[in-house]
Amino acid sequence: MRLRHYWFIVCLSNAWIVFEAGHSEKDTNDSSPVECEEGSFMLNTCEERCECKKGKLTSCYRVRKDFTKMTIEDRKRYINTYKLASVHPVVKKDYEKLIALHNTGGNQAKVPEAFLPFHRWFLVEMENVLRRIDCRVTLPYWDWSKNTHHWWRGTGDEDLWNPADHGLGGDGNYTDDNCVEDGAFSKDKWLLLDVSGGGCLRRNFTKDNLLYDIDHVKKTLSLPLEEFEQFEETVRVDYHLLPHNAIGGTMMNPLIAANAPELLLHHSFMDKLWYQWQNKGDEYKNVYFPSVPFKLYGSKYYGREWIDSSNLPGQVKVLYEE
Ligand SMILES: *[C@@H]1O[C@H](CO)[C@@H](O)[C@H](O)[C@H]1NC(C)=O
Ligand SMILES: *[C@@H]1O[C@H](CO)[C@@H](O)[C@H](O)[C@H]1NC(C)=O
Ligand SMILES: *[C@@H]1O[C@H](CO)[C@@H](O)[C@H](O)[C@H]1NC(C)=O
Ligand SMILES: [Cu+2]
Repeated sequence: MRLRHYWFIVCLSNAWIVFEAGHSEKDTNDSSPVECEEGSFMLNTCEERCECKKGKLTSCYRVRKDFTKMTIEDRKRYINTYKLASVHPVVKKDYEKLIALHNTGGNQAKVPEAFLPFHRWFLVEMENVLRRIDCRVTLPYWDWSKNTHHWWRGTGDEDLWNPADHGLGGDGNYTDDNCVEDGAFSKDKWLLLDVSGGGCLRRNFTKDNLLYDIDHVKKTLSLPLEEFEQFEETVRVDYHLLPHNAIGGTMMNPLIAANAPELLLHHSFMDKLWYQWQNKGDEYKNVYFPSVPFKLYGSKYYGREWIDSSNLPGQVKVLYEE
């Protein structure tokens, strides 16, 4: 029943968006007057969540969602947009640049001084690329802690690894060098970039329970301020590496992992954990990174510029939906 209720709401808001888009001028921007109730929240034409102030949509947030709770249509849109990025004449170069940068910078980005802010920056850059193709797209997250026992399952509509065009496909074929041969990223439909050595996307699932479940994550998030270093290390080392290794194949090779479509969903979840920790209070938000004196790898930014998800460079605002 709860599920049904949820879908109903989603359908309603989608219907509203279609209606709204249909009645807007093509070049309408979000500062044009709209009919909305002061202080209420509305989606703009890019499906950002905005607040209505004096008849204007302001403070618009990109909403990142749990992949397994998104509508089938939204999941297809994300996957199609992601696949387009690697062939799209306008964004292809920027997409490749980011993958290449992560391939070479992965190691530097794995240190405590950089891991969280570097990946927050990287995710926004990737999201920006996808949004130039379709501005309604945001990066979904994959909360594997909710499904540690059957994390590899792909048979349900809600499963990340579903072989239909609303999933990422499943395990690689052991007798074919671990190439993925089903779903949207099967080797006959999609290949890695040349900067990642080309060829098929590979996976070699280790079908063991993941060690860190919802309760473990809860405990980590409840660590006190003084234990930020413990929090950071748990996310960067334990939570981050486990799915990389359990998925295997492309995800397990740091020199090309950024080219695996699941990397963004996994790192989006890592970013969400930091976001949740930061939302415990201003001191949690600002701990540690303001004192780091060097720039993020391959970026013009310092880590401290990527601390506040509601005020990121480029006027980007991000929120994570449960
Ligand atoms: C957005 O709309 C407002 C009001 O119609 C207009 O004044 C403004 O110039 C527009 N901005 C852009 C970037 O088109
Ligand atoms: C796995 O690869 C082998 C060798 O290429 C092929 O014969 C077989 O059909 C593949 N299995 C699946 C399930 O696609
Ligand atoms: C897949 O991973 C297992 C360990 O989980 C390993 O024994 C096996 O050799 C790997 N297969 C390939 C083809 O890499
Ligand atoms: Cu990673």
